[in-house]
Amino acid sequence: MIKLIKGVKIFSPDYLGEGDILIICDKIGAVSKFIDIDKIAEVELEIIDGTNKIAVPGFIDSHVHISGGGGEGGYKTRTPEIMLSDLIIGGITTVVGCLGTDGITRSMEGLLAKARGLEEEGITAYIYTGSYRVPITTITGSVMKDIMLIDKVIGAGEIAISDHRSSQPTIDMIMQLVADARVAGILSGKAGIVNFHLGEGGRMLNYLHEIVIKTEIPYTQFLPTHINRNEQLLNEGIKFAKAGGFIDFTTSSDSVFWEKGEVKASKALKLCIEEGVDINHITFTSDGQGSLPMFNDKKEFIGLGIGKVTSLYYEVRDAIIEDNVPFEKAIRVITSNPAFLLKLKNKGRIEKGFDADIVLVDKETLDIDTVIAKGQVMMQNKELKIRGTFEN
Ligand code: FWO
Ligand code: ZN
Repeated sequence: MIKLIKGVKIFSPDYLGEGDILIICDKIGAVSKFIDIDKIAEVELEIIDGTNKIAVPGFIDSHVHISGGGGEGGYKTRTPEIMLSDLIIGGITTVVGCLGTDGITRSMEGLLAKARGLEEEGITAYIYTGSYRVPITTITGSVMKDIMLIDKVIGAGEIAISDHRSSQPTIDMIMQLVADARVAGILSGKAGIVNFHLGEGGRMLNYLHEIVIKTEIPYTQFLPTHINRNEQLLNEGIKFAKAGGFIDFTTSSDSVFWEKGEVKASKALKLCIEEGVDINHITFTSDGQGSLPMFNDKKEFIGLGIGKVTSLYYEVRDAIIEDNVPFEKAIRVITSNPAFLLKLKNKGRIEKGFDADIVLVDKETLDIDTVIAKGQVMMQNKELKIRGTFEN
């Protein structure tokens, strides 16, 4: 019922110094230099020792194929759905689920059911309506109704552009989708964001710039992802962010992609800071359970890997340790930045009244040690306390 984290260094993500965090049910009740409540008798109080630990807001991964993805190499390459423990081990307390290339055997109804399942298992889950393709696949038959009437739907995505696997939508089709998502967001108090999947095509972010130029729609209506896919796209992303846009880097990867020209997310973050990009306009997402397919120059499939949600924090930690990005800057890309852009109420900060989503990392190693989601201890001293329905 009531938990008190004592003597912990607090990044809200701004550095608040060392102090105590009071958790009452699923909310943060107080954040202060010193909180002493053991005078209240009959209260079931759990003390969590914050010595040598750093407290940060629970991580937000806003691009995860929670009900599975993939398929670009045929049926045997359809990837499995996410398990709760992978998210907890990765410090992720809020997730936004999406569909990808395959919007036929993966349904929006299945995505919504998986998000509800994760919520029942203990974390917070939202979804994007749609998949790669335009016209998009919805639950109610309309983007606006999905966003306005289904609580877990916060926007549309991942919509593929500049990719040989997209539905090759016209700019007008994209404009209409963005307009619908925007108005539905306004009418429902949600972000109504459109998460765009950027492929390796030459058109890059042109469509999005054109929409801002031709219409009254602002840059903040989009969240283009995979911007670190190659240097050229990253440079375009830097211009896009300087024009007021938000850009998202994918953290799942491996050396094969880095050899092919992908920019490691931690390095992309460092580069953006050096180029004067406002760090508040950058987010990281893992593309967890999404496929990481490889195609040759003739666009023939040559193999694929699978995204890992645990890469989300690993890349933030690499940015801090390897690329000397200040801790309180780097941590924003998976906490307050996505919470702000996606209008996730009470998420992304350690602040009174916010949801009690808190991660404790070890001060020396920066390893994830404890994960608290909606006030429930999911992992403590690196030991899972709560597992998914079918995980033993
Ligand atoms: C990226 C998800 C890609 C799925 O380009 O978009 O394919 O449907 O599961 N993954 N297509 C991965 C690169 C950024 C490395 C997806 C995937
Ligand atoms: Zn994608």
